[in-house]
Amino acid sequence: MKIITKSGYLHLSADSHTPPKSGDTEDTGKSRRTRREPSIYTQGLPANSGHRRDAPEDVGATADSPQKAIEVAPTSNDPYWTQAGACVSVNFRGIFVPSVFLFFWLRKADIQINKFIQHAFLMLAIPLFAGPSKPQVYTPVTTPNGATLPYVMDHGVKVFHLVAEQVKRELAPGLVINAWGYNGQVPGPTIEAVEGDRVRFLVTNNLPEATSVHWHGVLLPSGMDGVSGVNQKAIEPGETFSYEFTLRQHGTQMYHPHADETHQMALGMMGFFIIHPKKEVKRIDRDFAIFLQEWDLPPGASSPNPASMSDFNLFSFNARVYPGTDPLIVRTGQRVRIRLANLTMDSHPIHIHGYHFRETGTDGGDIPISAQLPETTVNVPPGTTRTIEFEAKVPGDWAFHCHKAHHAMNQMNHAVPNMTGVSQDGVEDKVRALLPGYMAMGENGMGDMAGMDMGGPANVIPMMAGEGPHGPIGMGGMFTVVKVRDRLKGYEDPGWYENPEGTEAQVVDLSKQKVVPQEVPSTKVEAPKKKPAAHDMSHMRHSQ
Ligand SMILES: [Cu+2]
Repeated sequence: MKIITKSGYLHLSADSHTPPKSGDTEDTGKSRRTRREPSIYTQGLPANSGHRRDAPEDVGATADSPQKAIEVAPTSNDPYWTQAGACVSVNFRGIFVPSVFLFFWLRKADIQINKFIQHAFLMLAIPLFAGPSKPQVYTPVTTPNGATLPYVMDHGVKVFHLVAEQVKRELAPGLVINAWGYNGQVPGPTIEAVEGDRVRFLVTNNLPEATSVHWHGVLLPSGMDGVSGVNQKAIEPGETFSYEFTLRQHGTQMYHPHADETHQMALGMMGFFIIHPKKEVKRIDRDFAIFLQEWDLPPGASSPNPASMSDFNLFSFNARVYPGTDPLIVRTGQRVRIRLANLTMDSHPIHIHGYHFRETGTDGGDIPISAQLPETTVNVPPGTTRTIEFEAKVPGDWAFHCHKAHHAMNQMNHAVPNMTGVSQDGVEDKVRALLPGYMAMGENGMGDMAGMDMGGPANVIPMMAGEGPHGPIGMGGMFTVVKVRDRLKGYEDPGWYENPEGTEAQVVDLSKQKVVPQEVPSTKVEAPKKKPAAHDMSHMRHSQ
Protein backbone atom coordinates (compact mmCIF):
# COMPACT_ATOMS: atom_id res chain seq x y z
CA MET A 1 0.00 0.00 0.00
CA LYS A 2 1.26 3.43 -0.83
CA ILE A 3 -0.19 6.70 0.22
CA ILE A 4 0.42 9.63 -2.03
CA THR A 5 -0.63 13.00 -0.78
CA LYS A 6 -1.15 16.20 -2.67
CA SER A 7 2.42 17.18 -2.03
CA GLY A 8 3.52 14.00 -3.68
CA TYR A 9 5.17 12.88 -0.48
CA LEU A 10 5.03 9.17 -0.64
CA HIS A 11 5.05 6.87 2.30
CA LEU A 12 5.27 3.70 3.76
CA SER A 13 3.32 0.79 4.28
CA ALA A 14 3.27 -2.64 5.62
CA ASP A 15 3.69 -4.48 2.39
CA SER A 16 5.64 -2.26 0.13
CA HIS A 17 8.33 -3.78 -2.04
CA THR A 18 9.75 -0.68 -3.56
CA PRO A 19 12.98 -1.56 -5.28
CA PRO A 20 16.05 0.00 -3.73
CA LYS A 21 16.51 2.24 -6.72
CA SER A 22 13.47 4.32 -6.02
CA GLY A 23 13.49 4.24 -2.26
CA ASP A 24 15.19 2.79 0.69
CA THR A 25 13.61 -0.05 2.47
CA GLU A 26 14.23 -0.86 6.05
CA ASP A 27 13.62 -4.20 7.58
CA THR A 28 12.61 -3.50 11.11
CA GLY A 29 11.65 -7.02 11.88
CA LYS A 30 7.99 -6.36 12.43
CA SER A 31 7.30 -4.00 9.62
CA ARG A 32 8.95 -2.79 6.51
CA ARG A 33 8.98 0.87 5.74
CA THR A 34 9.70 2.58 2.53
CA ARG A 35 10.35 6.24 2.44
CA ARG A 36 10.23 8.36 -0.57
CA GLU A 37 13.70 8.63 -1.97
CA PRO A 38 13.99 11.94 -3.78
CA SER A 39 14.84 11.34 -7.39
CA ILE A 40 17.91 13.43 -6.94
CA TYR A 41 19.51 10.70 -4.89
CA THR A 42 19.03 7.92 -7.27
CA GLN A 43 20.54 9.50 -10.31
CA GLY A 44 23.47 7.44 -11.34
CA LEU A 45 25.68 10.18 -12.68
CA PRO A 46 27.89 8.78 -15.36
CA ALA A 47 31.44 9.98 -15.16
CA ASN A 48 32.14 13.07 -17.22
CA SER A 49 28.54 13.23 -18.30
CA GLY A 50 28.49 16.90 -17.51
CA HIS A 51 25.06 16.34 -16.04
CA ARG A 52 24.36 18.49 -13.06
CA ARG A 53 21.85 17.73 -10.40
CA ASP A 54 20.31 21.13 -10.72
CA ALA A 55 19.56 20.81 -14.39
CA PRO A 56 16.21 22.32 -15.27
CA GLU A 57 14.34 19.06 -14.95
CA ASP A 58 15.42 18.92 -11.35
CA VAL A 59 14.79 22.47 -10.33
CA GLY A 60 11.43 22.78 -11.98
CA ALA A 61 10.19 26.16 -13.11
CA THR A 62 13.18 28.06 -11.89
CA ALA A 63 12.01 31.33 -13.31
CA ASP A 64 8.95 31.22 -11.10
CA SER A 65 9.86 29.41 -7.94
CA PRO A 66 12.35 31.18 -5.72
CA GLN A 67 13.51 27.93 -4.26
CA LYS A 68 12.99 24.37 -5.29
CA ALA A 69 14.80 22.47 -2.67
CA ILE A 70 14.86 18.77 -2.22
CA GLU A 71 12.79 17.04 0.39
CA VAL A 72 14.84 14.62 2.36
CA ALA A 73 13.25 11.84 4.29
CA PRO A 74 14.21 11.67 7.95
CA THR A 75 17.42 9.79 8.41
CA SER A 76 17.90 6.63 10.34
CA ASN A 77 19.36 8.68 13.14
CA ASP A 78 16.26 10.77 13.47
CA PRO A 79 14.87 9.90 16.92
CA TYR A 80 11.46 9.18 15.49
CA TRP A 81 12.69 6.67 13.02
CA THR A 82 14.94 4.86 15.41
CA GLN A 83 12.45 4.75 18.24
CA ALA A 84 9.35 4.19 16.22
CA GLY A 85 10.47 0.71 15.38
CA ALA A 86 7.48 -1.24 14.31
CA CYS A 87 5.13 1.68 14.78
CA VAL A 88 3.02 2.84 11.93
CA SER A 89 5.16 5.44 10.27
CA VAL A 90 3.16 7.58 7.98
CA ASN A 91 3.12 11.20 7.14
CA PHE A 92 0.40 12.95 9.11
CA ARG A 93 -0.77 14.87 6.07
CA GLY A 94 -1.73 11.57 4.48
CA ILE A 95 -3.92 10.32 7.33
CA PHE A 96 -4.54 13.12 9.80
CA VAL A 97 -6.30 15.45 7.40
CA PRO A 98 -8.68 12.84 5.94
CA SER A 99 -9.30 11.45 9.45
CA VAL A 100 -10.42 14.78 10.83
CA PHE A 101 -12.48 15.45 7.73
CA LEU A 102 -14.17 12.06 8.00
CA PHE A 103 -14.78 12.54 11.71
CA PHE A 104 -16.63 15.83 11.23
CA TRP A 105 -18.43 14.58 8.13
CA LEU A 106 -19.75 11.63 10.10
CA ARG A 107 -20.98 13.95 12.85
CA LYS A 108 -22.49 16.42 10.43
CA ALA A 109 -24.25 13.67 8.54
CA ASP A 110 -25.76 12.68 11.84
CA ILE A 111 -25.25 9.09 10.99
CA GLN A 112 -25.88 6.70 13.80
CA ILE A 113 -22.49 5.32 14.45
CA ASN A 114 -20.82 3.73 17.27
CA LYS A 115 -19.03 6.36 19.30
CA PHE A 116 -16.11 4.03 19.47
CA ILE A 117 -15.50 4.50 15.75
CA GLN A 118 -15.66 8.26 16.09
CA HIS A 119 -13.12 8.20 18.83
CA ALA A 120 -11.03 5.72 16.95
CA PHE A 121 -10.59 8.23 14.16
CA LEU A 122 -9.54 10.87 16.63
CA MET A 123 -7.20 8.56 18.44
CA LEU A 124 -5.65 7.58 15.15
CA ALA A 125 -5.23 11.20 14.20
CA ILE A 126 -3.58 12.43 17.40
CA PRO A 127 -0.46 10.25 17.35
CA LEU A 128 -0.11 10.84 13.65
CA PHE A 129 -0.09 14.55 14.25
CA ALA A 130 2.99 14.07 16.36
CA GLY A 131 4.39 11.81 13.68
CA PRO A 132 7.48 12.24 11.55
CA SER A 133 9.04 15.65 11.76
CA LYS A 134 9.08 17.74 8.63
CA PRO A 135 11.44 16.34 6.07
CA GLN A 136 14.85 17.92 5.90
CA VAL A 137 15.22 20.39 3.12
CA TYR A 138 18.36 21.48 1.38
CA THR A 139 19.40 22.90 -1.91
CA PRO A 140 21.63 20.41 -3.71
CA VAL A 141 25.14 21.55 -4.46
CA THR A 142 26.21 22.37 -7.99
CA THR A 143 29.77 21.33 -8.83
CA PRO A 144 30.64 23.31 -11.98
CA ASN A 145 32.30 21.03 -14.58
CA GLY A 146 31.82 18.19 -12.12
CA ALA A 147 29.30 15.79 -10.65
CA THR A 148 27.82 14.53 -7.40
CA LEU A 149 28.45 11.03 -6.09
CA PRO A 150 25.22 8.97 -5.98
CA TYR A 151 24.49 6.59 -3.13
CA VAL A 152 22.22 3.72 -2.19
CA MET A 153 20.61 2.99 1.18
CA ASP A 154 21.50 -0.16 3.07
CA HIS A 155 19.50 -0.61 6.27
CA GLY A 156 19.54 3.08 7.04
CA VAL A 157 23.15 3.65 5.98
CA LYS A 158 23.99 5.83 2.99
CA VAL A 159 26.51 3.83 0.98
CA PHE A 160 28.87 5.58 -1.42
CA HIS A 161 31.45 3.93 -3.66
CA LEU A 162 34.65 5.80 -4.47
CA VAL A 163 36.98 4.33 -7.09
CA ALA A 164 40.51 5.76 -7.08
CA GLU A 165 41.83 5.65 -10.63
CA GLN A 166 43.79 7.36 -13.36
CA VAL A 167 41.76 9.87 -15.32
CA LYS A 168 42.36 11.82 -18.50
CA ARG A 169 41.06 15.30 -17.85
CA GLU A 170 40.48 18.10 -20.31
CA LEU A 171 41.47 21.35 -18.58
CA ALA A 172 40.15 23.32 -21.54
CA PRO A 173 39.51 22.49 -25.19
CA GLY A 174 42.88 21.52 -26.65
CA LEU A 175 44.54 20.74 -23.34
CA VAL A 176 44.26 17.24 -21.85
CA ILE A 177 46.27 15.98 -18.88
CA ASN A 178 46.97 12.60 -17.32
CA ALA A 179 45.55 13.01 -13.84
CA TRP A 180 44.58 10.82 -10.92
CA GLY A 181 41.08 11.09 -9.46
CA TYR A 182 37.97 9.22 -8.42
CA ASN A 183 35.13 7.67 -10.45
CA GLY A 184 36.40 9.16 -13.69
CA GLN A 185 36.37 12.64 -12.24
CA VAL A 186 38.99 15.23 -11.30
CA PRO A 187 38.38 16.53 -8.74
CA GLY A 188 36.48 13.53 -7.39
CA PRO A 189 32.67 13.77 -7.38
CA THR A 190 31.11 15.85 -4.62
CA ILE A 191 29.78 13.89 -1.67
CA GLU A 192 26.59 15.27 -0.13
CA ALA A 193 25.00 14.03 3.07
CA VAL A 194 23.04 15.40 6.02
CA GLU A 195 24.11 15.93 9.61
CA GLY A 196 23.06 12.86 11.58
CA ASP A 197 23.43 10.48 8.64
CA ARG A 198 25.19 7.18 9.03
CA VAL A 199 27.50 6.94 6.00
CA ARG A 200 29.62 4.15 4.54
CA PHE A 201 32.31 4.74 1.94
CA LEU A 202 33.56 1.80 -0.04
CA VAL A 203 36.92 2.80 -1.51
CA THR A 204 38.32 0.70 -4.34
CA ASN A 205 41.93 1.31 -5.34
CA ASN A 206 42.51 0.97 -9.08
CA LEU A 207 45.75 2.96 -8.94
CA PRO A 208 49.19 1.44 -9.51
CA GLU A 209 50.15 2.20 -5.89
CA ALA A 210 48.64 2.14 -2.40
CA THR A 211 46.27 4.89 -1.30
CA SER A 212 43.84 5.79 1.50
CA VAL A 213 41.12 8.36 2.05
CA HIS A 214 41.22 10.99 4.75
CA TRP A 215 37.96 12.83 5.52
CA HIS A 216 39.33 16.33 6.05
CA GLY A 217 37.63 18.18 8.90
CA VAL A 218 35.12 15.43 9.60
CA LEU A 219 34.68 14.49 13.27
CA LEU A 220 34.96 10.71 13.41
CA PRO A 221 36.56 7.77 15.21
CA SER A 222 40.36 7.65 14.97
CA GLY A 223 40.35 4.43 13.00
CA MET A 224 38.30 6.05 10.23
CA ASP A 225 40.59 9.07 9.78
CA GLY A 226 42.43 7.55 6.83
CA VAL A 227 46.10 8.27 7.49
CA SER A 228 47.74 5.13 6.15
CA GLY A 229 50.16 3.66 8.64
CA VAL A 230 48.69 5.70 11.50
CA ASN A 231 44.98 4.90 11.47
CA GLN A 232 44.77 1.97 9.08
CA LYS A 233 46.65 -0.19 6.63
CA ALA A 234 47.10 1.41 3.22
CA ILE A 235 44.64 0.29 0.54
CA GLU A 236 46.75 -1.77 -1.84
CA PRO A 237 46.00 -1.81 -5.59
CA GLY A 238 42.93 -3.93 -6.24
CA GLU A 239 41.67 -3.77 -2.64
CA THR A 240 38.45 -2.20 -1.39
CA PHE A 241 38.24 -0.69 2.10
CA SER A 242 35.10 0.30 3.98
CA TYR A 243 34.87 3.45 6.08
CA GLU A 244 31.74 3.95 8.20
CA PHE A 245 30.78 6.65 10.67
CA THR A 246 27.97 8.96 11.76
CA LEU A 247 28.03 12.62 10.73
CA ARG A 248 27.98 14.77 13.86
CA GLN A 249 28.45 18.17 12.23
CA HIS A 250 27.60 20.16 9.14
CA GLY A 251 29.84 22.15 6.87
CA THR A 252 32.16 22.09 3.90
CA GLN A 253 34.72 19.32 4.29
CA MET A 254 37.01 17.51 1.84
CA TYR A 255 38.34 14.06 1.08
CA HIS A 256 41.82 13.25 -0.19
CA PRO A 257 44.49 10.53 0.10
CA HIS A 258 46.88 10.25 3.02
CA ALA A 259 49.33 7.98 1.21
CA ASP A 260 52.02 9.31 -1.12
CA GLU A 261 50.19 12.60 -0.82
CA THR A 262 52.51 14.85 -2.75
CA HIS A 263 52.14 12.62 -5.78
CA GLN A 264 48.45 11.73 -5.49
CA MET A 265 47.17 15.16 -4.55
CA ALA A 266 49.39 16.95 -7.09
CA LEU A 267 47.73 14.80 -9.74
CA GLY A 268 44.23 15.75 -8.66
CA MET A 269 42.99 13.34 -5.99
CA MET A 270 40.61 15.41 -3.90
CA GLY A 271 36.92 16.13 -3.60
CA PHE A 272 34.25 17.95 -1.62
CA PHE A 273 32.48 16.30 1.29
CA ILE A 274 29.52 18.54 2.02
CA ILE A 275 27.39 17.90 5.08
CA HIS A 276 24.12 19.79 5.08
CA PRO A 277 22.65 20.92 8.39
CA LYS A 278 19.47 19.22 9.56
CA LYS A 279 17.77 22.52 8.99
CA GLU A 280 19.16 25.36 6.91
CA VAL A 281 18.94 28.58 8.91
CA LYS A 282 19.05 30.85 5.89
CA ARG A 283 17.49 30.28 2.50
CA ILE A 284 20.07 29.37 -0.13
CA ASP A 285 19.00 29.16 -3.76
CA ARG A 286 22.25 28.40 -5.54
CA ASP A 287 25.01 26.44 -3.83
CA PHE A 288 28.28 26.04 -5.78
CA ALA A 289 31.42 24.07 -4.91
CA ILE A 290 34.76 24.93 -6.54
CA PHE A 291 38.06 23.17 -5.88
CA LEU A 292 41.18 25.26 -6.48
CA GLN A 293 44.06 23.39 -8.09
CA GLU A 294 47.42 24.10 -9.68
CA TRP A 295 49.52 22.09 -12.10
CA ASP A 296 53.06 22.12 -13.40
CA LEU A 297 52.61 21.14 -17.03
CA PRO A 298 55.53 22.05 -19.31
CA PRO A 299 54.25 23.18 -22.74
CA GLY A 300 53.67 20.15 -24.89
CA ALA A 301 53.56 17.68 -21.99
CA SER A 302 50.49 15.75 -20.86
CA SER A 303 51.57 14.61 -17.41
CA PRO A 304 51.77 17.26 -14.69
CA ASN A 305 54.98 17.12 -12.68
CA PRO A 306 54.03 16.04 -9.15
CA ALA A 307 57.50 16.92 -7.82
CA SER A 308 56.93 20.66 -8.27
CA MET A 309 56.92 22.80 -5.19
CA SER A 310 56.48 26.20 -6.80
CA ASP A 311 56.73 26.11 -10.60
CA PHE A 312 53.04 25.87 -11.39
CA ASN A 313 51.83 27.25 -14.70
CA LEU A 314 48.19 26.17 -14.77
CA PHE A 315 45.62 27.17 -12.17
CA SER A 316 42.18 25.62 -12.27
CA PHE A 317 38.64 25.75 -10.90
CA ASN A 318 37.44 22.13 -10.58
CA ALA A 319 40.27 21.05 -12.90
CA ARG A 320 39.22 23.40 -15.69
CA VAL A 321 41.01 26.58 -16.80
CA TYR A 322 39.34 29.50 -18.51
CA PRO A 323 37.85 29.42 -21.12
CA GLY A 324 37.00 25.84 -20.10
CA THR A 325 35.32 26.83 -16.82
CA ASP A 326 31.53 26.69 -16.52
CA PRO A 327 29.89 30.04 -15.71
CA LEU A 328 27.88 30.23 -12.48
CA ILE A 329 24.27 30.86 -13.49
CA VAL A 330 22.09 32.74 -11.02
CA ARG A 331 18.73 34.46 -11.17
CA THR A 332 18.44 38.02 -9.87
CA GLY A 333 17.47 38.03 -6.21
CA GLN A 334 18.68 34.52 -5.46
CA ARG A 335 20.82 33.88 -2.41
CA VAL A 336 24.12 32.40 -3.54
CA ARG A 337 26.63 30.29 -1.65
CA ILE A 338 30.05 29.44 -3.06
CA ARG A 339 32.24 26.87 -1.31
CA LEU A 340 35.95 27.02 -2.13
CA ALA A 341 38.51 24.37 -1.23
CA ASN A 342 42.28 24.44 -1.54
CA LEU A 343 44.78 21.58 -1.31
CA THR A 344 47.51 23.23 -3.41
CA MET A 345 50.93 24.60 -2.43
CA ASP A 346 49.69 28.23 -2.55
CA SER A 347 46.95 30.38 -1.14
CA HIS A 348 44.38 31.70 -3.58
CA PRO A 349 42.62 35.03 -2.93
CA ILE A 350 39.35 34.57 -4.79
CA HIS A 351 37.65 37.78 -5.86
CA ILE A 352 34.17 38.60 -7.15
CA HIS A 353 33.07 41.64 -9.14
CA GLY A 354 29.80 43.47 -8.61
CA TYR A 355 29.04 42.20 -5.11
CA HIS A 356 30.14 42.23 -1.52
CA PHE A 357 29.89 38.93 0.28
CA ARG A 358 30.18 37.53 3.78
CA GLU A 359 32.48 34.68 4.67
CA THR A 360 30.10 32.36 6.47
CA GLY A 361 32.06 29.19 7.10
CA THR A 362 35.35 27.30 7.06
CA ASP A 363 36.18 23.63 7.28
CA GLY A 364 36.08 24.25 11.03
CA GLY A 365 32.39 25.15 10.97
CA ASP A 366 30.04 28.13 10.76
CA ILE A 367 31.42 31.63 11.35
CA PRO A 368 29.26 33.56 13.86
CA ILE A 369 27.34 36.40 12.18
CA SER A 370 29.18 38.95 14.32
CA ALA A 371 32.50 37.76 12.86
CA GLN A 372 31.45 37.70 9.19
CA LEU A 373 33.42 40.56 7.64
CA PRO A 374 32.10 42.10 4.45
CA GLU A 375 34.60 41.26 1.70
CA THR A 376 35.09 41.19 -2.04
CA THR A 377 38.05 38.78 -1.87
CA VAL A 378 38.41 35.69 0.28
CA ASN A 379 41.83 34.18 0.77
CA VAL A 380 41.72 30.39 0.72
CA PRO A 381 44.91 29.07 2.31
CA PRO A 382 46.19 25.54 1.60
CA GLY A 383 44.38 22.85 3.57
CA THR A 384 41.18 24.80 4.12
CA THR A 385 37.72 25.50 2.78
CA ARG A 386 36.05 28.89 2.74
CA THR A 387 32.34 29.47 2.21
CA ILE A 388 30.94 32.80 1.04
CA GLU A 389 27.36 34.00 0.62
CA PHE A 390 25.71 36.94 -1.06
CA GLU A 391 22.43 38.02 -2.58
CA ALA A 392 22.62 38.41 -6.34
CA LYS A 393 20.81 41.71 -6.59
CA VAL A 394 22.28 43.10 -9.79
CA PRO A 395 22.05 41.37 -13.17
CA GLY A 396 25.13 41.23 -15.36
CA ASP A 397 28.28 39.28 -16.15
CA TRP A 398 30.52 39.44 -13.08
CA ALA A 399 34.07 38.17 -13.14
CA PHE A 400 35.05 35.63 -10.47
CA HIS A 401 38.75 34.83 -10.29
CA CYS A 402 41.91 34.35 -8.28
CA HIS A 403 43.48 37.73 -7.63
CA LYS A 404 47.05 36.49 -7.97
CA ALA A 405 47.51 37.82 -11.49
CA HIS A 406 49.47 34.82 -12.76
CA HIS A 407 46.78 32.47 -11.48
CA ALA A 408 44.28 33.91 -13.96
CA MET A 409 46.57 33.06 -16.90
CA ASN A 410 47.43 29.85 -18.69
CA GLN A 411 50.77 28.38 -19.73
CA MET A 412 53.67 30.07 -21.49
CA ASN A 413 53.80 33.44 -19.79
CA HIS A 414 55.80 32.64 -16.72
CA ALA A 415 59.37 32.28 -17.83
CA VAL A 416 59.61 34.89 -20.57
CA PRO A 417 62.20 37.69 -20.35
CA ASN A 418 60.88 41.08 -19.29
CA MET A 419 60.60 42.96 -22.59
CA THR A 420 58.25 45.69 -21.35
CA GLY A 421 59.36 48.98 -22.87
CA VAL A 422 62.20 47.37 -24.81
CA SER A 423 62.11 48.37 -28.46
CA GLN A 424 62.36 45.31 -30.65
CA ASP A 425 62.45 47.18 -33.95
CA GLY A 426 64.18 45.11 -36.55
CA VAL A 427 64.89 42.28 -34.13
CA GLU A 428 62.17 39.99 -35.41
CA ASP A 429 63.52 39.67 -38.95
CA LYS A 430 67.04 39.06 -37.75
CA VAL A 431 66.06 36.37 -35.28
CA ARG A 432 63.76 34.72 -37.80
CA ALA A 433 66.76 34.06 -39.98
CA LEU A 434 67.93 31.78 -37.19
CA LEU A 435 64.59 30.77 -35.64
CA PRO A 436 61.81 30.58 -38.24
CA GLY A 437 58.49 31.72 -36.77
CA TYR A 438 60.06 33.83 -34.03
CA MET A 439 57.77 36.57 -32.73
CA ALA A 440 58.98 39.66 -30.95
CA MET A 441 56.60 40.32 -28.10
CA GLY A 442 56.08 42.04 -24.82
CA GLU A 443 57.20 45.55 -25.76
CA ASN A 444 53.79 47.01 -24.94
CA GLY A 445 52.61 44.33 -22.54
CA MET A 446 51.27 40.90 -23.34
CA GLY A 447 47.68 41.88 -24.08
CA ASP A 448 48.15 41.06 -27.75
CA MET A 449 48.69 37.49 -26.69
CA ALA A 450 45.02 37.10 -25.80
CA GLY A 451 43.65 34.31 -27.89
CA MET A 452 46.80 34.13 -30.01
CA ASP A 453 47.62 30.72 -31.34
CA MET A 454 51.33 30.53 -30.77
CA GLY A 455 51.72 27.62 -33.13
CA GLY A 456 53.66 25.96 -30.34
CA PRO A 457 53.77 22.31 -29.34
CA ALA A 458 50.63 20.20 -29.13
CA ASN A 459 48.53 20.19 -25.95
CA VAL A 460 49.10 23.89 -25.24
CA ILE A 461 46.46 26.58 -25.13
CA PRO A 462 46.91 30.36 -25.28
CA MET A 463 47.83 31.92 -21.96
CA MET A 464 44.82 34.20 -22.24
CA ALA A 465 41.87 33.08 -24.24
CA GLY A 466 38.17 33.35 -24.73
CA GLU A 467 36.16 35.65 -26.94
CA GLY A 468 33.64 37.94 -25.27
CA PRO A 469 30.89 40.08 -26.78
CA HIS A 470 33.28 43.04 -26.85
CA GLY A 471 36.48 41.34 -27.99
CA PRO A 472 39.13 38.95 -26.73
CA ILE A 473 39.14 38.24 -22.99
CA GLY A 474 42.61 38.60 -21.51
CA MET A 475 42.13 35.91 -18.88
CA GLY A 476 42.84 32.24 -18.32
CA GLY A 477 43.34 29.86 -15.40
CA MET A 478 41.25 30.47 -12.29
CA PHE A 479 38.63 32.61 -13.96
CA THR A 480 34.93 32.28 -14.60
CA VAL A 481 31.88 34.52 -14.84
CA VAL A 482 28.91 34.74 -12.49
CA LYS A 483 26.00 35.34 -14.86
CA VAL A 484 23.07 36.95 -13.09
CA ARG A 485 19.85 37.31 -15.07
CA ASP A 486 16.34 38.53 -14.31
CA ARG A 487 14.87 35.72 -16.33
CA LEU A 488 16.15 32.20 -16.71
CA LYS A 489 14.57 29.18 -18.31
CA GLY A 490 16.98 26.86 -16.56
CA TYR A 491 20.55 26.94 -15.41
CA GLU A 492 22.05 26.58 -18.87
CA ASP A 493 24.47 29.28 -20.02
CA PRO A 494 22.22 32.20 -21.08
CA GLY A 495 24.96 33.78 -23.22
CA TRP A 496 26.50 37.19 -22.62
CA TYR A 497 24.74 40.02 -20.81
CA GLU A 498 23.43 42.87 -22.92
CA ASN A 499 24.08 46.12 -21.09
CA PRO A 500 20.97 48.29 -20.98
CA GLU A 501 21.17 51.52 -22.98
CA GLY A 502 23.39 54.10 -21.32
CA THR A 503 25.06 51.68 -18.90
CA GLU A 504 28.10 50.66 -20.92
CA ALA A 505 31.48 52.38 -20.99
CA GLN A 506 32.45 53.53 -24.47
CA VAL A 507 34.81 55.68 -26.47
CA VAL A 508 34.29 59.49 -26.42
CA ASP A 509 35.90 62.53 -28.03
CA LEU A 510 38.08 63.96 -25.25
CA SER A 511 38.09 67.43 -26.83
CA LYS A 512 34.34 67.62 -26.24
CA GLN A 513 34.58 66.56 -22.59
CA LYS A 514 34.68 68.92 -19.64
CA VAL A 515 37.96 68.16 -17.89
CA VAL A 516 40.40 69.93 -15.61
CA PRO A 517 43.81 69.56 -17.19
CA GLN A 518 46.57 68.28 -14.97
CA GLU A 519 44.97 69.15 -11.68
CA VAL A 520 46.93 66.42 -9.96
CA PRO A 521 50.64 67.24 -9.65
CA SER A 522 52.52 65.11 -12.09
CA THR A 523 55.09 62.70 -10.78
CA LYS A 524 56.75 62.40 -14.14
CA VAL A 525 60.52 62.36 -13.93
CA GLU A 526 63.22 61.87 -16.50
CA ALA A 527 65.02 58.57 -16.35
CA PRO A 528 68.66 59.18 -15.40
CA LYS A 529 70.91 59.16 -18.44
CA LYS A 530 74.18 57.37 -18.33
CA LYS A 531 76.96 59.90 -17.96
CA PRO A 532 79.76 59.62 -20.51
CA ALA A 533 82.71 57.92 -18.90
CA ALA A 534 85.46 60.28 -17.71
CA HIS A 535 87.88 58.18 -19.62
CA ASP A 536 87.56 55.11 -21.73
CA MET A 537 87.38 52.06 -19.49
CA SER A 538 86.29 49.62 -22.16
CA HIS A 539 89.61 47.88 -22.10
CA MET A 540 89.15 47.03 -18.44
CA ARG A 541 87.83 43.63 -17.51
CA HIS A 542 86.73 42.15 -14.25
CA SER A 543 89.59 40.34 -12.74
CA GLN A 544 88.76 36.78 -11.90
CU1 LIG B 1 45.44 31.65 -7.09
